[in-house]
Amino acid sequence: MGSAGTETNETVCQTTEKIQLDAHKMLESVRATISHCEDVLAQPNVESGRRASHDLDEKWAEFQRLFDKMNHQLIDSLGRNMRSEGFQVNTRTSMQSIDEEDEDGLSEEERKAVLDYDFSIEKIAHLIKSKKVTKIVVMAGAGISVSAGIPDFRSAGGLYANLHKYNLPDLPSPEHLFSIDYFKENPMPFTLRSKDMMPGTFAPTPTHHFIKLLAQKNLLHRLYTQNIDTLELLAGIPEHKTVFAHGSFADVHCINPSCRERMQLEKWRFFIEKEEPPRCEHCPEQALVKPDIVFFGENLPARFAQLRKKDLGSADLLIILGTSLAVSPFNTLTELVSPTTPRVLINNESVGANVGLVHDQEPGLVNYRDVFLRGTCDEQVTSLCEWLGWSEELKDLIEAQNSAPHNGWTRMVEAQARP
Ligand code: CNA
Repeated sequence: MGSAGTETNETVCQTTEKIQLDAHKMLESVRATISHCEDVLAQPNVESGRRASHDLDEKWAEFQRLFDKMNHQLIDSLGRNMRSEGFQVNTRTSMQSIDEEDEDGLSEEERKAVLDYDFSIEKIAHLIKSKKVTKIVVMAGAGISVSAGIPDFRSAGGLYANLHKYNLPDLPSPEHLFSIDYFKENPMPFTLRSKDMMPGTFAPTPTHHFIKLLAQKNLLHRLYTQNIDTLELLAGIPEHKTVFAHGSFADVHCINPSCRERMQLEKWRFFIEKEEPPRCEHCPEQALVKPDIVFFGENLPARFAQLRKKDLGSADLLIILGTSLAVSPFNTLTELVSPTTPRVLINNESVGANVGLVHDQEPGLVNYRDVFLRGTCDEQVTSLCEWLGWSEELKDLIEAQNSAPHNGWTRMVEAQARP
């Protein structure tokens, strides 16, 4: 992403925050109106009034859902329409016919050669088994860690829908939990959330072990993860094969740019457990200390910018796991692969139309390379391993983890102490 890309990223983040703050003001005003309506309508003995109030509640919930969706779409389109490095525009729809789709310059034979219009899990297993693909890039999101007990953001059971458990009436919107400006003003919400997401206290899932298996078989070209939970490290996926696109909880630093002193994980945890935002003891400002995760308003790690074009450009298979593909610029990685590279999405729900994924499966329509395997990541990768004949190896990795002492936290502390 060079310096132009970094500026773009900053601009997008600032715009994003502004939209969120504006949106918050709007929500506040609607909320006040509804509260007033409820007061009026919920008079004793006026049953119809109560029903009306209930209807209003439902409409409100629907409005919030739609608003969130619109907000994310707006953010995506902002990022992708900036047309600078890394932000590419893709306006394809599944209704376009192949004849119109000549921007990738592929002939009909070339399209057919990609998957032969076979969008099945067997076909993907066959490509891997027959060594037709050997450079697999994996894009991962919060969905791969849900079975470890870490909620994602945007599902019904996810963090955004369940923030009430933290009792944060002052939090303007769920996104503010991870906004750097908001954190500087009010670090308490993030402190409380960190307590529930202590690195090393969760164990990797079968999906993490599947990714490790790809690495062991020399098939993992690179893993790009949005996750910050460090489960990739605990699963033993090689660090040099991983890009932590949104940073991680593995290390902790002072946020003052002229200090940036590291805090030992043990000490940081001590404060978090007391529900006290940790402050730096080294800098004169006693600035806040936070894990090296990328907040809204912060730049992505340089490694993401350095590697993504080459990695994605040379990938011969892209596997996308457990992500809503709602966050830019991470989601634009899908657009960096060659037009002849198959893209497999494994997710609970169909996502990615915003970044050009198409899931129609009719020959003659635009899709010739996107496979959608609906279901949980663990189910689908287990099934893929069956087709590949890797079930025993996957089982061995899972069993090895289950029989090892649960020492994730100690491993994180030791890793941080390494020079
Ligand atoms: P998201 O926007 O919450 O989307 C998760 C996606 O995964 C949704 O489409 C779900 O339907 C799907 N999903 C949930 N569970 C499963 C499952 N078991 N199997 C298959 N699909 C499932 O999360 P994203 O990762 O897309 O958003 C990026 C954010 C989330 C990043 O900035 C992360 O830092 C952040 N996040 C990370 C963690 C973590 O580190 N474990 C947890 C929560 C949020």
